[in-house]
Amino acid sequence: MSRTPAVRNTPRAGTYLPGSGPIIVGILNVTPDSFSDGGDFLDPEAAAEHAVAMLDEGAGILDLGGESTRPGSDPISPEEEIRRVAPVLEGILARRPDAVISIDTYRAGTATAALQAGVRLVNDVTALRGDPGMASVVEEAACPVILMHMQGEPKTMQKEPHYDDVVHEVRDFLAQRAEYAAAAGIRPENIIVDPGIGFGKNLEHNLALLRNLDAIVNLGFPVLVGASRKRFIGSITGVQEAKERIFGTVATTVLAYEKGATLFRVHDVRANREALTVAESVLHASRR
Ligand code: HH2
Repeated sequence: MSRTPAVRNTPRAGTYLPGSGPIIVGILNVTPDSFSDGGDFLDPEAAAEHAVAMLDEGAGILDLGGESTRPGSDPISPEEEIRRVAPVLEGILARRPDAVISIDTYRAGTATAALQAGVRLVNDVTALRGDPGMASVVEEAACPVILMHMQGEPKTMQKEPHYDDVVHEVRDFLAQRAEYAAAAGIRPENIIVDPGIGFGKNLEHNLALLRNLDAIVNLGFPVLVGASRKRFIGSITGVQEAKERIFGTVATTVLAYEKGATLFRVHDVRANREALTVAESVLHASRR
């Protein structure tokens, strides 16, 4: 990353793992083609302002991504990915030096540059399979990593995805990837797992995973759910416009929280934050 901000440039080990309550992970896609917000935040100033707004609305982590992984999307070059995220990262940390930011990338080079610039987590939708150098980058940074399940790859993953038993297959995959990460020296307390809603999954697969999320929670790692505005919500509600799928998204957040998930990767921070606050009060009255 050519422009390294003066603010924090040393990732701190294991500094941001979920402890006592649910965490909203606010989505910041600096891409022209993301499925719901593509093109909205290409201007680094607008992106940084949106990031600050999400923090003010209650996001505990911001997830910054420079490449869309929506169904049918094409990969971009590593240089282009870094070019997109670098100024936004700088802009956020200039405004909020303490912001906890994750980088949504499967490339070791992008993760390294972002960690040097102040990012504190890596969100890898390939669960360390996309780049052979990624595990050692995470290990050396001693930072948390999100390991997500995906069947196939974004270009073709929605063409007739198939499972004999989606819940067991996703759970076993995540267990294996967590073992791989641990064998690479990544501390177990830095591992977060994610069933990868919508990544090589049809409507029934997504619903089965959400319905049986406790099977994944039982692996013993914090679980992140990323259902925000996704197509399966539109299939159920009939809401075609992705940005209008807020209410359906909130339902997934509350249900997933009740099943034990603790991180929620969402576009609409306030709606999900308020719903979680109420859910938390109902389920864990003593906490408040
Ligand atoms: N979903 C998307 C991207 N990254 N990371 C994790 N860990 N979990 C997810 O479910 C997940 C993710 C896709 O959503 P979005 O970023 O909104 O769209 P796009 O990939 O088109 O940028």
